Amino acid sequence: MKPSPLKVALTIAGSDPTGGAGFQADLKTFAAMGVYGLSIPAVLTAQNTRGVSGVHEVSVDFFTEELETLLKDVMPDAVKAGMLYTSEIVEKLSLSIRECSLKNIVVDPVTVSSTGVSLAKADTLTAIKRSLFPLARVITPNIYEAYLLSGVEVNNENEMKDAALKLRDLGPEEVIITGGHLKDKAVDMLFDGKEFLFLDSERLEGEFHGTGCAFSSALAAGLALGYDVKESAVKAKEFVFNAMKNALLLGKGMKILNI
Ligand code: PXL
Repeated sequence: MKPSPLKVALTIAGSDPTGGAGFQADLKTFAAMGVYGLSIPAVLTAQNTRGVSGVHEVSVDFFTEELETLLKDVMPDAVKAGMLYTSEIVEKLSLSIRECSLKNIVVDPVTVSSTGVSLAKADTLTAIKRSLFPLARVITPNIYEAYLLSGVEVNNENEMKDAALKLRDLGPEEVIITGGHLKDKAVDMLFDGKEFLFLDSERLEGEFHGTGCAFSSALAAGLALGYDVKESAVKAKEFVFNAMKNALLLGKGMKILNI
């Protein structure tokens, strides 16, 4: 039997039954980018396009079994960490990343849903900062998450830079702050420790569900394929923009990205 010619990316994230966000969106993104997708549900949500109605934890013991069983057998070329929900799961993931020397770690520090429901417990962000950021190739907070994690409120390009400087001090190789809305453009900013790179696109009207998940998983797919963070970010931004442009009205609530 020949080894797989495909590069492999692993998403460790929450379940979103709509497929607009969560590991379901990540798997579709990996497939669209030509990367084989593995997935470990870290937590379940009950939701539709109008919002999240409930969150159900996966026990840390079962999460450990999911992760260790998979990693005993298959080594991913990149890993995307999304909604992890509890600090115990964050700590277990951190341990496995170190034990298995996992590379190309993309950390999306998910905090709240588009409709304002909490997607992390009180101590989870602290654990992500302490235990996952130092292992990350790149972190992808949105401007609200960047504020929660750095204390810097982001309203303009200079504040985006200030927040990125503070976030990089927490240990990731590179920082991408997403979803800034500056001068009617949708602006993301990449900081690699030396330079600030602003990536902008036309701003599309409407409420979209799952942009953060699609961006971070497309980024992980790019890294799995061997592109650097900058190249992967440019590809990911284009991928999300196209998926937004062709977004679907599946239900009665937010638009779902067409991945
Ligand atoms: O978009 C953040 C997010 C991440 N992961 C899951 C979600 C959501 C938003 O609802 O449901 C599972």
